Amino acid sequence: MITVHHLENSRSHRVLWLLEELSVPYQIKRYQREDTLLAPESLKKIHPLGKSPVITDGNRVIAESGAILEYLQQKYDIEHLFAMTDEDEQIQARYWLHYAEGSLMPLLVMKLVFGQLGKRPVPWLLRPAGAALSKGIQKAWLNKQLKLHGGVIEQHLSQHRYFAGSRFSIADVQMSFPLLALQMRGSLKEMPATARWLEAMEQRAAWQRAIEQGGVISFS
Ligand SMILES: N[C@@H](CCC(=O)N[C@@H](CS)C(=O)NCC(=O)O)C(=O)O
Repeated sequence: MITVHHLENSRSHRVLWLLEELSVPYQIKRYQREDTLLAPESLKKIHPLGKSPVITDGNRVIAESGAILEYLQQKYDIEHLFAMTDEDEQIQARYWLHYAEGSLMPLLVMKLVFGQLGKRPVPWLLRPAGAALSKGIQKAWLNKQLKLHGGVIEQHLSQHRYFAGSRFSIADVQMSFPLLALQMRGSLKEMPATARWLEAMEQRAAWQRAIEQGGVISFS
């Protein structure tokens, strides 16, 4: 039986969602974030990085959401529901699968970190400098990068129903988390095709079952 070591409000939703899409039985072990928002130390007993998601399947411990999604598809998509038959769609799916964590999430994490530079636990004397530095970097670089990336995603989804193209794939599952984060930042107001895609994903029965199992995702 697969165990999903599920941290509340986390990328772990991707894993629950795919398991629900595949109708694979699983159990959930739940972890609450610390006050610092970090995962509890107990998650390090499962995998030394102590990040979520991580699953155990028999003796196997598998971490890193993209790797977990690929593993689940390879091993449990017996009916080939999400296999890509078209080579171009396969290439697209692979691109977005890697892009989500390799390119987009680092920008969103930077946004989160820069947003903290003017606040506790930065010593109060340094907070004005921290806030000014953060504002400067965001204005000069980070916000432009996020706009550029948002434009590329929006362009893609205005031409394709799914990230792979015409078929739902694990790339949609992987891209859902950063796009939820962008939605919660208000960025999807300028990305109507992306907003429509996210709405369609949220309407999938498997998405809703994953939310019932893992809880609502909120970034506030
Ligand atoms: N690239 C990793 C990122 C894992 C990650 O940073 N997960 C966050 C939750 S969304 C986490 O565990 N945060 C708590 C912590 O860093 O202690 C993946 O996609 O699995």
